[in-house]
Amino acid sequence: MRIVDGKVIVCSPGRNFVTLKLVTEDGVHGLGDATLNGRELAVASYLSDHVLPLLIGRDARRIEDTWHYLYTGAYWRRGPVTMAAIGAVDTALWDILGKTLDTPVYQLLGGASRESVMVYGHANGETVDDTVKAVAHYIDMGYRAVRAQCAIPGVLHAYGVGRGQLYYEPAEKGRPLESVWSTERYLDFVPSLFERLRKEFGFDVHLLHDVHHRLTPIEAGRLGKSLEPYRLFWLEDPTPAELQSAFRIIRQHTTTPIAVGEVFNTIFDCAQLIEEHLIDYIRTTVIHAGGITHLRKIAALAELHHVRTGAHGATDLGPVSLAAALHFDLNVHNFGIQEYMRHTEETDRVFPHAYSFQRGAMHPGDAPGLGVDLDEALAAKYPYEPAYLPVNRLQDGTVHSW
Ligand code: EZ4
Ligand code: CO
Repeated sequence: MRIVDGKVIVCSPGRNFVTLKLVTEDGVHGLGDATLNGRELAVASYLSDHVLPLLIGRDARRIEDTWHYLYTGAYWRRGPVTMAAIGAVDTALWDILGKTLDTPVYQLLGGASRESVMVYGHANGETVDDTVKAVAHYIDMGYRAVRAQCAIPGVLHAYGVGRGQLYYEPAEKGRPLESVWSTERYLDFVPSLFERLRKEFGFDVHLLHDVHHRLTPIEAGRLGKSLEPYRLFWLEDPTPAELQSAFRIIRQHTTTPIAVGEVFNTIFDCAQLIEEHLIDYIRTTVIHAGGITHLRKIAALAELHHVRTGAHGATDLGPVSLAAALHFDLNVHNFGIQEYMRHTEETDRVFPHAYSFQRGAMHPGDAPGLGVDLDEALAAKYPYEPAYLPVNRLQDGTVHSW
C-alpha cells in the first residue's frame, strides 16, 4: 500500500489551519493536522519541501518505521515545527490504516476503555458576575467540567477572556497585540473568583484554571495553596516548564493538582515531571507532540506514575487533530479529561466530522479512520491570513510570558 501523492492545504475558515493529505495507490486518503498557531507556514514548508518527497513510494502501513525515519532519521530532533510535521504524517497514516481496515482508529489502539470522553469548556468574563453567568451557561449545556478565567481589575487584556460566549481565539491579524500583566493584582484577585464560583455552584462541577505560564514557582505555590479550599480539578501551566525541577517548589507548597504540557513536543520535555511525580495531568497533544504514536509513549510513562492525560484542545487544534485526540482519549487507560473549545461554524463546514458532544462528554464516532474530511473546494474560499499570538509585558515594559 504505497503512498503515491500528498499535499499541504492551508486555509482560514475563522482561523488558520494547516492540513496534510496523503493518498495511497488504492485511492485511500488520510488527513493530519499540522497547525502551529502564529508560525503556520514554517510547518507547511517543512512538510511540502522536506517531508513529502520522502513519503512518496513508502508503505503507508509502516507507521512506527515512518515515525522514526522522520525523527531519528532527520538527525535534527524535537522542536514544535518538526514535531507538528511528524505528528501530521503519523495521524494521516493512522487515518489511512483505519479506512483500509474499515474500522475507527480507537479500535486499532486497543478499543474503548470508557463510554465517552469527559471534556471541559472555557467560561470567561470581563467581571466576576459575567464569569459566573458564563460558567452557568456551560453547566446548562451539560458540561461537568468548566475552566474559568476572568479579566483582572487594573490589568489590560488578561489571558483567556474572549470575544463572544463560546468562541475564543487569542491570535490576532496584523502585528501581535501587546498585553500588560501584574502578578500582584492577579494573585490577589483569583482566590476571590473561585470563592464566588464555589458559592454559586457548589462542589459538584469540576472547576479548572489556566495560569498560562505567568508565575514563578514560589508564586505558583502560593496561588495553589490559596485555591485549596475551592478544590480545583487542576491549576494549569503555573510556571514556564523548560526547567522541570522548578515544579518541586510548587509541590512543596500545595496539594492543588497541577497540569502542564500544551507546548511540549516530546517525552523528554516531561520525563522528569512525570518520574518525580511533580504533576498530576500531562497536556501534550497529538498535534504538537509527534502524533498518536508518540503520545501513546508519553501516556504509558505517565500511567506508571499515576499521572493522567488532559490533552490540550484549543481551537488551534483543527477538527482533524481533535478527532485524533478523541480516538486516543477513548482508548488510553489513564485518561483524565480533554479540553474542548468549539470551532466556528465555517470551520465545521470545511471539516465535516463524525465526533459529537453529549452531556459534557464527546465520542469520536464509528466512521472508519479518524472520521473527519476536508472539503477542499470550500477551504479554497478561505485563504491563509497572517496572525500572531499576543506578546505580554509587565507594567514597566519588560517582556513577560504571555
Ligand atoms: O493559549 O492554544 O489551555 N489552553 C490554552 C490555549 C493557548 C492557545 C495558544 O495558541 O492555553 O488557549
Ligand atoms: Co493552556
